[in-house]
Amino acid sequence: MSLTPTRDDKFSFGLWTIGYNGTDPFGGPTRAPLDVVHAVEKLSELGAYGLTFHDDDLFAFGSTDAERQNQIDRLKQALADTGLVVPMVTTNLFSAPVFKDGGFTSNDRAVRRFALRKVLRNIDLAAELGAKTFVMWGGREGAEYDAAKDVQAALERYREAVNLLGQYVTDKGYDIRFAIEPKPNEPRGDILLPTLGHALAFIETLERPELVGINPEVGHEQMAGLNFTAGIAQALYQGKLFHIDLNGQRGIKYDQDLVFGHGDLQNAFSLVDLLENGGPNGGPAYDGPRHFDYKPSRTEDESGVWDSAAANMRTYLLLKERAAAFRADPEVQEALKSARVDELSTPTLGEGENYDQLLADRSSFEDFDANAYFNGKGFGFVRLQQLMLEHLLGARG
Ligand SMILES: [Mn+2]
Repeated sequence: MSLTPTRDDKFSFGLWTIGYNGTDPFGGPTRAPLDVVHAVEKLSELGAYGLTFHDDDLFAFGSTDAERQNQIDRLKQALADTGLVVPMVTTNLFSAPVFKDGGFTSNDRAVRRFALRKVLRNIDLAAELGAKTFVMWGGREGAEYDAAKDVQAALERYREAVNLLGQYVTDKGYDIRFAIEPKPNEPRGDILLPTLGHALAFIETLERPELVGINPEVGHEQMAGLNFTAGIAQALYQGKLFHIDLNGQRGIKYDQDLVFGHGDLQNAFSLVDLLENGGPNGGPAYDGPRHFDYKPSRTEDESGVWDSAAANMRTYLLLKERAAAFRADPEVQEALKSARVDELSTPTLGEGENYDQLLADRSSFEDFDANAYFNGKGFGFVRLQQLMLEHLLGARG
């Protein structure tokens, strides 16, 4: 297995990630702006296959039509020159002051109408560039104060917006699906659809739920204290993992956007194992872009930016290699077996069995000695986890 990224690995980067100039709430930029053509050339050199962007990353908010077109043309030329693709596009409904109370769910109706127009225009651009996924991160869709936001009305406006966008791509015949990106907080005190579970439930209320999935981000779920791999497994199970944002986060704190693997490394291992192998019992795996949504730390210069971009891909490939070795290790196979991991795939009821038959099965209850059943015997989950850790550390195979 090669640790050199190729186009087949489907690694993609947001223009805002490598283009992050170091601005944070306490200080201004530490790096010069990054030109999109240079970004495409460098990503291509490093072995990435895709670039993604918000409208405002490519052409500044408030650009004239000519300025906007010029940047689009420059991007298109760079893509043609390198063979890089744009698998995903997203809209910035959070930076401009007009969106200070949100876009789709601002209390102000004129802002909501402007937000919809901005997104519709960007969907046309996404279709023009061949993007198949349109991400919606509603970072400003939320509130700091319970009295200031009618959350039920906000959800209804969110729903109205996504229904309209679904109607639009359907009428236009665009081959585009939407992916909602959850986040619990930051920049708003509380954001709507804070976790992937909230988003999955919301999607079921839409007019075209089949057009809408999720784009979970490692750090965002971990900011809510949740197990990212477990959430991704549910998204795959429900056929809703339309896109993914890989990065690193160390605990429940501000959104760190570290390099993938520079946070919870064991969870990153189980995530790559899941994405590549589809779970221990062969559930659905993920075949979409491996998209990095990280921020090169503001301490770094431009070479540090490219080092960190390469680090994301290398770490992913290292984890993929170690996950393959983990799965192939006979002792791991034996430990999985003895932990009964495979037995969970066996239906609890027999084929065609109904509750009458279950109720008639004395061995399942009347004659089942629950107190003596395990007879002190354990599952061996800790041994299994240690085997995983040793593969992760390169101590085995
Ligand atoms: Mn983030």
